[in-house]
Amino acid sequence: MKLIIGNKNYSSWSLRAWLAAREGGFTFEEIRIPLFIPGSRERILSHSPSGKVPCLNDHGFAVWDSLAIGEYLAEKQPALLPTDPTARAIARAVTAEMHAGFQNLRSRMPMNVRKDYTGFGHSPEVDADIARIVAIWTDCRSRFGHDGPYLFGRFSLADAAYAPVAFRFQTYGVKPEGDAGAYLATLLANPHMQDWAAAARAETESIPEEDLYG
Ligand SMILES: N[C@@H](CCC(=O)N[C@@H](CS)C(=O)NCC(=O)O)C(=O)O
Repeated sequence: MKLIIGNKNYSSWSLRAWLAAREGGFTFEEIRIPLFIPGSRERILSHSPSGKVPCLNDHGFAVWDSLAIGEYLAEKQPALLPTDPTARAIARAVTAEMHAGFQNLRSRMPMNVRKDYTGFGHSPEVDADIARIVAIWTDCRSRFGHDGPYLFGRFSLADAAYAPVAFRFQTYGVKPEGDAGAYLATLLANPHMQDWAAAARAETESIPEEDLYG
């Protein structure tokens, strides 16, 4: 199995697939392609028909888009989704909401693991996205989180979906209180997240358009 990803500092979609693969216990070769430098597009297209990362290559075929990759991994490793049908449906709903939404947060607070942009990026629209995420985290933890520290107890695709938000909250100094704050600490303490962060800090490339605040 090969997982094609972008820069660990910046590529939030890559982190989602990579973390799901790590948490699912898969053995995979990681192919990291630094984004937006000469040759990157051609290199990505040689693996990924969409021209985007992440892309998973397994048994000679490609699965692209982080949502599809997560579902593919969960078919092989069902523990990546909750077993209870209601919890599983809500896990998919909050994952889809992340995948399709939160445009204000994404554009004003892009993932940038290396930087400290405390206080930057806020607007009424960004703060509304943050409030919705905190509400999702609080609701999932209280309704479904009894068997562990993650949104649905044990780690699931929903946690992979929100993992980049944890790095964003760290970078931009967003500090939720209560259960949402405890969940943020859980994500940031996850050993695979720490591996990813260490690798992001060791990267030498930078994408000026993503370093929004200097
Ligand atoms: N919906 C896609 C989004 C993938 C995406 O936008 N990837 C970015 C990096 S995070 C990318 O490949 N950018 C390179 C490019 O657009 O040339 C997913 O969930 O995988």
